[in-house]
Amino acid sequence: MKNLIIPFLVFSSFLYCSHDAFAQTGCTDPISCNFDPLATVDDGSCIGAYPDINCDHLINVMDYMLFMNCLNCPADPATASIEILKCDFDGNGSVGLSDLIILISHYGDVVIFN
Ligand SMILES: [Ca+2]
Ligand SMILES: [Ca+2]
Repeated sequence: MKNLIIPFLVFSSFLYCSHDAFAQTGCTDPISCNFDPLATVDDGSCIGAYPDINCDHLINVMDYMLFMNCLNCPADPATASIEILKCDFDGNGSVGLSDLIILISHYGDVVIFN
């Protein structure tokens, strides 16, 4: 029995120390188009709030229509839905004219993300 204790302790410490080896890296921000629901560690790859609201890689009339559903809504991260938070492009806590200007300035852009 004594001979099994040391290998067990060595193996247990290996598992404890290497728990990060099982962590999956990726974007952990749910408002980002490249959000990875399986990621447990953010790798800094999130593209943030961007006018491609429906994440189809194009900024067009579909994003504009989704944006109009959010216009004049408060975008408090504690209470707002993901859909509304995605419309707060400037991150000022509300969806308004400044966000609309950002959307218009990117209208027609092709968005590349993984
Ligand atoms: Ca889009
Ligand atoms: Ca805003």
